[in-house]
Amino acid sequence: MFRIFRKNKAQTGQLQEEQLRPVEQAGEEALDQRLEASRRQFGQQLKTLLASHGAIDEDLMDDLETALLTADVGVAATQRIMDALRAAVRNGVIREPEQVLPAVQAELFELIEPCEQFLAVDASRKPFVILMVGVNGAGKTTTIGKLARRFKDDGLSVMLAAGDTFRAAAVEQLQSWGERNDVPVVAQATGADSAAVIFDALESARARGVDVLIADTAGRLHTQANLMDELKKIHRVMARLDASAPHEVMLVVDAGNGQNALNQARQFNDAVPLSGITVTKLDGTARGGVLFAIAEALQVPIRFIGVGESATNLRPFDAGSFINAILPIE
Ligand SMILES: Nc1nc2c(ncn2[C@@H]2O[C@H](COP(=O)(O)OP(=O)(O)O)[C@@H](O)[C@H]2O)c(=O)[nH]1
Ligand SMILES: [Mg+2]
Repeated sequence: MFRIFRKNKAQTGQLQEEQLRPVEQAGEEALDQRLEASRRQFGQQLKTLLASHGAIDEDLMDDLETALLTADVGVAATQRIMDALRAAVRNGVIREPEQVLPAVQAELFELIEPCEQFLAVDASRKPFVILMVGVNGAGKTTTIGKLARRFKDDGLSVMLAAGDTFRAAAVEQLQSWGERNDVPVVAQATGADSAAVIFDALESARARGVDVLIADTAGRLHTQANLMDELKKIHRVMARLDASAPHEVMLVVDAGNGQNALNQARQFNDAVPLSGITVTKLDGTARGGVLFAIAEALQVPIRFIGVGESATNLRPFDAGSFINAILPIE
């Protein structure tokens, strides 16, 4: 049984055990396996560390701090967690090393729980437009394919716009996802104007009454100004047809980039206000802790996590399941 420890705000400083979800979701075990590398880096390392200390002292606190930083939790989030833990030790709420792990879990949960906001497709927007942004290789096109599958399974009609016109392979890759999921893809030749492709797609999606349009973009991040110009142009062009579009600007970052993923998230968020983030490749990296760093720095909803290359390996981000997967407490 998974349990999560949550701080009860009414009783300042008290840590209370609380059952997170009455029913384990299907596939929860699988998530566990998918995040194994991060669990080893995170959970196992923390447990080993705490077991090696007989008492709570500065030594233990320093080691814990280092472990969090090593696990890519980032400086700011680590600071916040350590401040809370030190306060709990001072107040006598934490007395034994065994109490530290549940307290860390509670702090991590508090940090990312506000980012758990599922993406809801607003049916009054037809199409509901999702603009995908992120650097090359982050997993944008793959995530679009997975999203297309998910929306179709939910009974929504989907169209894709091949807005990454920079590389021929990008268009082909999107088209092959479209074929596999029986979803139309609007594309032009390589080198075409990205905003024009997206405009065409929006026009066509409106004419056909499509529910969701997902637009791919090129992942160039030469300069901030460059990126800003391109995204502004896409906004401007879309606004001619629908002033409210895009309805979601989703950043895709590769967790394996660690602190660099955090930097990308910051840069993109400065260039264009993000409404959601998807963190990919959590299956192949021990750097899952970067989610906490991103949550602390941006406070933008984390919509999905990518845990594999196939269509079904995209999970809505669930803070409790994520923490239980990387830092389980028996
Ligand atoms: N293991 C794993 N690989 C992924 C995931 N998401 C994307 N990839 C792989 O990452 C590579 C780059 O993805 P792509 O979608 O082309 O990135 P883009 O340049 O941002 O469009 C591809 O080989 C994908 O199969 C994921 O969640 N897990
Ligand atoms: Mg791509």
